[in-house]
Amino acid sequence: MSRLVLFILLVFVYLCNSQYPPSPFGKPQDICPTGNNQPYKVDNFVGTPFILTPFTNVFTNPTILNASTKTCRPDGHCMFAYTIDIYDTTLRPFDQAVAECTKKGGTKFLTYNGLIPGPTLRVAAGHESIVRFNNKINKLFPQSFSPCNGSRRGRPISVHHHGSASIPPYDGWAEDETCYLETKEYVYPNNRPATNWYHDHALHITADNAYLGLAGLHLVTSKLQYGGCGEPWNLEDIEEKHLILQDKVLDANCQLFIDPEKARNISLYGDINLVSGIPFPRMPLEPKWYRFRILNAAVSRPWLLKIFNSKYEDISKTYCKIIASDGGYRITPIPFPDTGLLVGVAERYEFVCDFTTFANQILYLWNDKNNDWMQGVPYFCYSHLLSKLEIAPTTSDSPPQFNENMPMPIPERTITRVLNMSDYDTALQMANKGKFHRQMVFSQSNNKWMINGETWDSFKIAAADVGQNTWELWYFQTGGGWFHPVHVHLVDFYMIKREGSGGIRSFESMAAKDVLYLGASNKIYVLARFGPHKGDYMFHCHNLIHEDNDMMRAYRIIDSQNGINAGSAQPFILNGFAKIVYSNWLYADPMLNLTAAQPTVNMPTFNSAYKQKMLDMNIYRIFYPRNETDIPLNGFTNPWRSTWCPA
Ligand SMILES: *[C@@H]1O[C@H](CO)[C@@H](O)[C@H](O)[C@H]1NC(C)=O
Ligand SMILES: *[C@@H]1O[C@H](CO)[C@@H](O)[C@H](O)[C@H]1NC(C)=O
Ligand SMILES: *[C@@H]1O[C@H](CO)[C@@H](O)[C@H](O)[C@H]1NC(C)=O
Ligand SMILES: *[C@@H]1O[C@H](CO)[C@@H](O)[C@H](O)[C@H]1NC(C)=O
Ligand SMILES: *[C@@H]1O[C@H](CO)[C@@H](O)[C@H](O)[C@H]1NC(C)=O
Ligand SMILES: *[C@@H]1O[C@H](CO)[C@@H](O)[C@H](O)[C@H]1NC(C)=O
Ligand SMILES: [Cu+2]
Repeated sequence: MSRLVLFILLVFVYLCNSQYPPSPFGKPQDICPTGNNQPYKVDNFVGTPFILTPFTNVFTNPTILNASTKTCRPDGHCMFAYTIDIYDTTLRPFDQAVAECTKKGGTKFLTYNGLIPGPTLRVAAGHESIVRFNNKINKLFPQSFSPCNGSRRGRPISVHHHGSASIPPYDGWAEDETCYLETKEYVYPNNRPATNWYHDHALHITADNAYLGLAGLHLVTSKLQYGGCGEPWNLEDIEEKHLILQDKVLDANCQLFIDPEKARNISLYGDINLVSGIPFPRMPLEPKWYRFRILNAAVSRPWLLKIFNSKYEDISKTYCKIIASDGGYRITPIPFPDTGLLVGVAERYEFVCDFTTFANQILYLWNDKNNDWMQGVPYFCYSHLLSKLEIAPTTSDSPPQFNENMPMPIPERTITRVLNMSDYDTALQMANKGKFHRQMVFSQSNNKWMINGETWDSFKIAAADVGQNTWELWYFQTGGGWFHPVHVHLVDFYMIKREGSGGIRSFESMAAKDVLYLGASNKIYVLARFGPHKGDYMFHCHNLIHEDNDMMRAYRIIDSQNGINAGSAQPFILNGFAKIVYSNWLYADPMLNLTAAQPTVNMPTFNSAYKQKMLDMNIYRIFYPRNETDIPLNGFTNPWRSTWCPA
């Protein structure tokens, strides 16, 4: 070994051990880059061949994209309009953290409006949004994929608004794709406040499209200042930080590297942690309360979050509270767990922290994940570092205080209106007896990922007779070795019971979820009220490599009124909700031609008359009835009706 290499090695042993909090796992010198710009590997996963310097960039929230227009009804319910161009471009987010990248020509990305992550859409709960996505990808990623390989051209995209109860044609069905020079318009209900996000969902290339940049936040907010009906717990003026967690790996040209393990259809992990597109950022904060919205938008990696002080003591369990999950606010906040907040791919959590007593201190947003109960997740040199929180000496005079004793002004927890405690208890009793309505087994065979032994490509629907507005208990299971973050589209659900991994975790319990962390050998009972929309929806593993290699299937919501499933093995659980008539059959088909992508030049002009027409169609009238007779209720109360305030 040359003296120079030895010197550099020693420098890096020093850096790993002292300048930054050391990894508590393994020997850092074994897994840090050697500094000779050679690739290195951890558990067979390839790392970036360059020296990384954490905490050089300053954190900022992703850019907010303001609506271009607002169109309102006389009763104050509005529709906000947006246009987003999807195109490929070169950006330089790594120059500071990866000095070698300054010598290269920039990193190629797929972007929404030229940004990674995509701009944040922020819509007040109770108001719709209409978004036109224009596919303009043609320079850096010119490859064609079916169905854009004939008269239609280019790299297909499909947009899923994750967390939204969208009707099927607007849900980002994997085969409902938009080709180059085409546009697809999506209409979203935003019927309850939550940290939603939007990301690509194109068939078999979702992992690449999302990894290369196609993901962003779509916040549905209750803040009065943005037209919501008011936040609970004095959150209105507590500063928000929007943290999108991702990991990337670079090749020798500073391009996003598609790891060979990905080519083996297993997983994709990186050694560069991005927080909202910024590698290992510093975050200047004040000694006051903050609200953190967390989204795991990685391809495969789960994170186990804690906040450490500079002595590596966990302060989060004392100073932070979890206030929301995938589907929005919890009923009551809970303490940050001692064992850390586990955030699997696609999960969202919100927590608040009181940094009032931390003036002048350094804190770390820390990934405490190790290799326990997971298959081959590589723990690179800096995998434990996410962000360095630099608390200033002082703050403005009287910053707002989180107050969990203040009531929730508007009951916006939709899930508690459609699944009450008696539903929950009934489901729990069933689970305790080992009973369920449907079973979904996640497994692997010959590098194909399957659900109940079938893949997406087998064109068999996994559950073809789910009754509109009825509830079902689904039993998810997987064998040893692999873990799967499972996403069921359309619904917010409750995780009722987990066998394995110590049961349901505090932050999963009684929380509205749309992703369940199916740990290795786990068996999980999930209670969902299906509906209110009819039609076909996907459910899948959200490890995007597993999803693309076909751990994805469909379920179909049918009319529960007319006994279509009389011969089904799963009789509907009929109750008053089944009497609510919401006939949206036209929109049951996710491939509906009426709403499919078309050449951009053929799109109707996006003017005020057009937007008024789309608002007047009121496709989400289940949430936004114009009057009491808009939806035939047959004497029942419409639990889906959303509250809105003038925006
Ligand atoms: C969006 O609107 C807000 C006011 O609500 C304004 O402060 C901000 O500058 C606008 N952003 C852009 C990019 O125009
Ligand atoms: C497009 O690709 C699909 C799938 O590979 C293939 O079946 C089809 O024939 C291709 N179409 C054209 C026009 O090349
Ligand atoms: C990965 O999946 C693709 C598509 O499903 C398949 O063509 C390929 O053979 C798989 N690779 C391996 C190594 O199994
Ligand atoms: C709970 O909701 C069900 C409908 O799923 C309804 O039949 C029942 O009366 C409700 N129970 C309570 C206690 O509100
Ligand atoms: C679908 O719509 C396109 C126009 O967007 C039209 O050319 C095509 O004929 C339609 N297909 C069907 C099956 O209706
Ligand atoms: C209720 O709204 C529907 C849809 O706009 C309309 O057709 C109907 O006339 C309204 N009924 C009343 C009583 O206003
Ligand atoms: Cu999986």
